[in-house]
Amino acid sequence: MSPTRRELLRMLAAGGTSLALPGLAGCGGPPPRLPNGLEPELYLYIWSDYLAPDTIPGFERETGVRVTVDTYESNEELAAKLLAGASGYDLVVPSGYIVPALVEAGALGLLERDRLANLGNVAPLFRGLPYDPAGAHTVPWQWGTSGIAFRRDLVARAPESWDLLDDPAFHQRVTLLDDGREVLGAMLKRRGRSLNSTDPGELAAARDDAIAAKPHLRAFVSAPVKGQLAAGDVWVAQLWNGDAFQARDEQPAIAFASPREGALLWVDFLALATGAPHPAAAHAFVDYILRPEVGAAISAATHYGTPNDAARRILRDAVPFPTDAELARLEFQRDLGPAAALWDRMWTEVRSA
Ligand code: SPD
Repeated sequence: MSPTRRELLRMLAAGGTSLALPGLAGCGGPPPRLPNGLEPELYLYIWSDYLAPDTIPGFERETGVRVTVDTYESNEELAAKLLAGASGYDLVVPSGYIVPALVEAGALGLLERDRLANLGNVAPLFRGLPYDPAGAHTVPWQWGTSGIAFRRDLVARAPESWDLLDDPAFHQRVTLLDDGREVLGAMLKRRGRSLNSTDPGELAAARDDAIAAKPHLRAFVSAPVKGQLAAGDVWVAQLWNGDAFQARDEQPAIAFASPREGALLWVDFLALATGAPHPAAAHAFVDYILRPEVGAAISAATHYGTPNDAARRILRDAVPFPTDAELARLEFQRDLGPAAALWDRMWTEVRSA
């Protein structure tokens, strides 16, 4: 279950403002260094399927740093791990909307921007975003949209609207993301509301719509739905664009549609965890992913948009930055502030109904 902002703060307060890290427990003195001045290890906690095959091996070959990668499927899973303390992670990849809550809770450390020679590669569109306007804690990792993945060969017509949830043709063959911001956001858009609404009445209606859809759903599931789409067990799935295109690499009949009610636009960020045990290696990794060829390889593998202008220029099939017309149809996910608690309650009610 996702922690509310109040709970995040309370959990952190209970543990103090610096997280207790297992790698440091009981050891006196600074961690050992490689001849290049970097610590020999780095711990990265990131969404699944979000790296190119050579991203980590390339960094390890070049620096001698051994990288451990653990994966998660939601921002809530990440927040729970960070705020329980003793995470031991150096770098994490939260979505923009949760960055302010993590910063407020003291879970993200300050990046030393003068150690990041490649920062200038970040496209202007992705600088100064409201989640972390000065880029004090984060650099943008990838951006994307949320919409509808489907099997062209198994459905009679392409689903274009969240009204698909009422269509008996899709019953038990449709899934929604296991993510309250995504599901309630889609239900809000379906009613012509903002996917960042904090209006209790609008949220209650979105909750009721999601509960009404539940008997027709196969599951609430996130990244693992790619395999179910490829296998043909699921025909229609709420999914992120890049993950849908990754699934298409395996099964060419998989397509992706942006719902006509409007869709969610999001940016995920690479961020330094508070008390990162290997800060020099972490900064070296951040600067490494900001290189054009490294950023381009990540987007080529994940099929998400790169926020890196230099990377975009060398990509053969770069996801184009959204045009003004597209931006008008898309809505950025925003920090909900104190209303996060209400969203959390609504989502809990959907899951337990
Ligand atoms: N496989 C990587 C998926 C990343 C999705 N992050 C965005 C979530 C926005 N709610």
